[in-house]
Amino acid sequence: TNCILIGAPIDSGQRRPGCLMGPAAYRVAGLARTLESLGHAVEDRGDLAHGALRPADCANPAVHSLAETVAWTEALAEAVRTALPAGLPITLGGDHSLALGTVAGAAEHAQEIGRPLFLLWLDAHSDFHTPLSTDSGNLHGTPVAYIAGRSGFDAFPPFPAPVPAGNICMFGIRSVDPAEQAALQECDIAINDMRVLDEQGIVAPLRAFLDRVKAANGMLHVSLDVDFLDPAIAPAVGTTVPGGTTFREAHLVMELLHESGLVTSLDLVELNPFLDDRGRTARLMVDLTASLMGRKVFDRPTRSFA
Ligand code: DIR
Ligand code: MN
Ligand code: MN
Ligand code: MN
Repeated sequence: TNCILIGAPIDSGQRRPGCLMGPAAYRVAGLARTLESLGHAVEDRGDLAHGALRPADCANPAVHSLAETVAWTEALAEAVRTALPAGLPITLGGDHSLALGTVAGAAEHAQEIGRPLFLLWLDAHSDFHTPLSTDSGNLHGTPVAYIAGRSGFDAFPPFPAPVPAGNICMFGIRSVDPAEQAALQECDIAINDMRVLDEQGIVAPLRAFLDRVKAANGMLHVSLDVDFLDPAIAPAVGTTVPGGTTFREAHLVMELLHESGLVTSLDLVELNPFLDDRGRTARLMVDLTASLMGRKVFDRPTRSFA
């Protein structure tokens, strides 16, 4: 695979500074050489910058950094759309507002080539606010709503081809605000919250989703938020939530994704290196990416997907 690294030093989607050091931390932690050691080609396109800011406003006074987030969205959509024909874009965040752009770019490409886009959201949070419903005003809590085509995103470019709720699947969820919960109850996004993982494990619900992607010949965008992981193993994130996925659960997700062969683009988001403990969170994210890209102890017969 040709892995295309896109640095997205963005921290305007929330209020705690530090995420903008994320791309540098992934490079220091050896992402490129790790991917190369697995036999992949790596093309590091460096860090992206956003273009000129245009005035933007929002009826919700809590929302901050709107113009900057819109500018990042446009730049990232273009970067991912143009990277996809050449390989597998891996966007190095940066806070989760970057997914407003990366998934828009993936959706535009999928539309151009006539394939459906699926979204796997690995996160403690559902990120299903609109700019009008968010209390925090932090736009990193909004990408899934944008991607699903909810209204309230007037300041943003219209989402190219909204992803049907049935093509969206979440894992790791354990923090959902009331407005998000109400909206999620109105649609059929598959929400595998931690309770589902406790009861069923992670394998069965993930395979069920991957089988659907495969059957539809879909493209699959994976958005991995550091807080998907338990804070005990991944402290470098501004919004830790107890009770997250374990080291093995997270690697197992990545290994199954690799075996499926379905992943077409990836976001690594919310790493705040300023909060890290001797680089362990950055290294764990690199190791998870390695599992996603084929690192394993032994080859084993691959279960066929659909
Ligand atoms: C919360 C936290 N739901 C908000 N969101 C996220 O501010 O809207 N934290 N995404 O990572
Ligand atoms: Mn700026
Ligand atoms: Mn998130
Ligand atoms: Mn989160």
